[in-house]
Amino acid sequence: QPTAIPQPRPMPLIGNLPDIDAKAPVQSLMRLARVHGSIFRLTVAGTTVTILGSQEFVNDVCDESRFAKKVHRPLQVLRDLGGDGLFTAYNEEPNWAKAHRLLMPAFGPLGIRSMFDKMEDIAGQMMLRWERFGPDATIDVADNMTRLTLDTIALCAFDYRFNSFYQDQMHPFVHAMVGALDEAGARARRPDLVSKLMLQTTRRYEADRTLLNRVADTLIAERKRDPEGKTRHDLLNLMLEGRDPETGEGLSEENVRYQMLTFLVAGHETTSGLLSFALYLLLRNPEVLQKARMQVDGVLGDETPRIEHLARLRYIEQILQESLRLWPTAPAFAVAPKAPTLLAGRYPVTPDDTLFVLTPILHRDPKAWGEDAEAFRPERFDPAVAAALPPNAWKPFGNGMRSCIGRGFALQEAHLVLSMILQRFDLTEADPGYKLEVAETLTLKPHGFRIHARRRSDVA
Ligand code: MNH
Repeated sequence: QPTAIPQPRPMPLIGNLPDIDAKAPVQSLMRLARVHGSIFRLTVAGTTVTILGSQEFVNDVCDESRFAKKVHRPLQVLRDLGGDGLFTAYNEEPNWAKAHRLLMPAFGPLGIRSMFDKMEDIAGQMMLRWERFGPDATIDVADNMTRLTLDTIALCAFDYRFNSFYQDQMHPFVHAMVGALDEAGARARRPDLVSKLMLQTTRRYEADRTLLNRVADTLIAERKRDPEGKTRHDLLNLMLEGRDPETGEGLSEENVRYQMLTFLVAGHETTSGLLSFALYLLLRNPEVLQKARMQVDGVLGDETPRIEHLARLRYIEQILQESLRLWPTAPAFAVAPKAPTLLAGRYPVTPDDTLFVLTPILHRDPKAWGEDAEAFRPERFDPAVAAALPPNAWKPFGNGMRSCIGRGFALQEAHLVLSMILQRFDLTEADPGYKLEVAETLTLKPHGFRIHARRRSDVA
């Protein structure tokens, strides 16, 4: 018995626009879900989207025989930067499958193990800075984590150093990237004609994109000139020299540039948000912090972390999983059915639909997570406990074929960095009255969260 998907009554011309705060769309949707339930439609700027936020509905659309990733409007605009790179490619674009096959091994367990020392190099720079500035310095968490993750992805992927911990101002690349992402987001909400008329804005957008492309092209050119270039084991070399095992073809230089911008964009804000939320949640849950530190002390003592340690720091990994549950930093992904079908056996949907999986809502579904779903409790991810979760209740990295290629990379980096921070520092909040403010760009982060870090040996 097909049922219509509920929709809050749209207003003439503007549809459901008043329900959505343009600066915080995800948090608006979280509020709307509390009123309208875990499936509802919204019409904004002439397009209708369906929001899904319960395990039952998400589980159904994770069936890859019937549903596939949808490159929805914001991703279409992002193609200005990412082109047919992995994140913004259409499912049927040949360069998606080609790059996926060529790059998968580098992001697999062996590939990311080989990046461990570079991750530790950058993490060490941040620790040293915190130590040198001392316990009275105020650390803006999201800012520090962004420097860290940007430097890490650039060093691991391209053997390039942004050296963000050695300057006050971030690299011009960062400003161009923030500017371009901002405008791409605005364009997704604006009619094309209006964007065309905004000459000043368009000029700045073009300038930002030119700078981004120039940085990528310079790195490619330098690598090609570098006599030792071919012996470097990084992603750039793989992309320039590697061949797709199936077709025997390499990637074009244009496609390599798209992948580079994609890794920089997809690979740093998300991980930096994860580390920032994890620190916030730890400071607000002292018993979890205490337990985490006991594990770190037991496993690491005062040794420098090595890759073998990470497997024994399970609770730290659970903290990251639980942080991604409450605040999944890439908070949505979109799918569409391949042919008309009934969602969850009752809601008719067609390939023209855009079905949004809103993970912050899914991850708070009480049917899947229990009545204490709002509580930060890493014990949920004890392997024995997590085994009892229903399928597809935790989707911070998307689904299936088009899920995150950088998952192992991000988790290894965050695991290492969080362990090192706990090993070395006592943390306190700098503004005791701080109330969580979640800033939204493409990703989520705790805005204005600041801490003090005191070296632990100083107290002992
Ligand atoms: Mn990542 C896809 C979340 C870290 C590179 N990533 C996705 C998707 C989600 C996601 C969700 C699916 C998007 C969609 O269906 O439209 N990613 C994350 C999170 C983190 C993250 C929460 C960190 C935490 N991602 C990284 C890192 C890299 C990266 C690090 C690169 C080094 N992600 C990608 C790429 C894709 C992707 C590339 C697209 C994969 C594909 O479609 O083939």
